[in-house]
Amino acid sequence: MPHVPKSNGRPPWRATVLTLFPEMFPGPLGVSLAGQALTAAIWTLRTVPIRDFGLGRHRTVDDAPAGGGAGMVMRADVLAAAIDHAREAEPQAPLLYLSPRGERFDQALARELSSGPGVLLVAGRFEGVDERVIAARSMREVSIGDYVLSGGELAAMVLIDAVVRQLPGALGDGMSAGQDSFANGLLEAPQYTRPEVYEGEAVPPVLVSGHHAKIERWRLKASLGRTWQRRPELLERRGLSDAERALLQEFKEELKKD
Ligand code: 4GX
Repeated sequence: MPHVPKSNGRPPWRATVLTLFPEMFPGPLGVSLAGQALTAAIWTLRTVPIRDFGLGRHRTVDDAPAGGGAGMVMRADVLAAAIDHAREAEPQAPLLYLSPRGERFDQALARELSSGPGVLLVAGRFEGVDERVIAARSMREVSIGDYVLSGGELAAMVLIDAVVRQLPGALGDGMSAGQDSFANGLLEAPQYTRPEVYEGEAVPPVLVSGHHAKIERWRLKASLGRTWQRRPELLERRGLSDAERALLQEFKEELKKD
C-alpha cells in the first residue's frame, strides 16, 4: 500500500498556476513526494486557464509584437483579467512571473515561499507577456536558470516541487529538508550503500565504523571540500567558522597525498 504522509494540521499551502496548458498539471507533481503531499492535503493545486479570458470568438490571448519581430506576445488586458480573477481567491499570495529575465530561484526563496500562504504563478508562452502587465500587477519575475524553455509551466513545476518538499509533513521516511544540499549553504557529502565493495572500490571505512561523531566530521569535511572544488562562490557567500576552515585545510592536505 502506498505510504501517505500525515496531514500537518495547518491550512494547506496553495499553488495557483495561470496557464494556457492546464492539462500539463499536476503532471510530475502528482507522483512521489509532491503527489503524496497533495493527496494528504498538505498543499493544493489550482490551474486558471488563461484562454478562458481570451477575446472574441477565437478567445485570442496574444498579438504581434509592437515594433515588429518574430513570434507573438501575450496581451496585457487578457492576462490582467486572468490575474484579477485568481486574486479574488488568493488575496495574500505573492504573484510571480516565471521568466529567464527574473531573479534566480534558489533554496532561500523556496524556503521563504514555503512559509507563506501559497503562490500565484504566471506561466507565460510565446515571446513573453506585454511589459505593462508586469508593472500594473507588481509581478515578481523569477528565473529557474539561464536557459530558455518553451513556456513557464515546467519552471512553475520546478518552483512548486522545491517549495512543497519544505512543507512540514511532506517529507519521506527518515528524510529531512534540513539535511539537504544548500540547507546549510554547502553541497552534500557523497553517499554510499551496499555492497561494501563495488568493482574493487570500498565504501570509506569511517562510514561503516559506527563512530557517529567521526562520521559527522568526515561528512562535513567532504561537504566543505566538494563545495570548494565545485562551487567556490557558495563558500564565499556563506563564510567559514574556524573549525570549518581547519577541516577544509585537512581536505586540501589529503588531496596532495593522493
Ligand atoms: N525560468 N521560460 C517564460 C516566456 C518569456 C519569453 C521571453 C519572458 C521573456 C523560464 C526560465 C523560461 C520560457 C518561461 C519563456 N518570458 N522561466 N517564457 N528559464 O525559460 O523561468
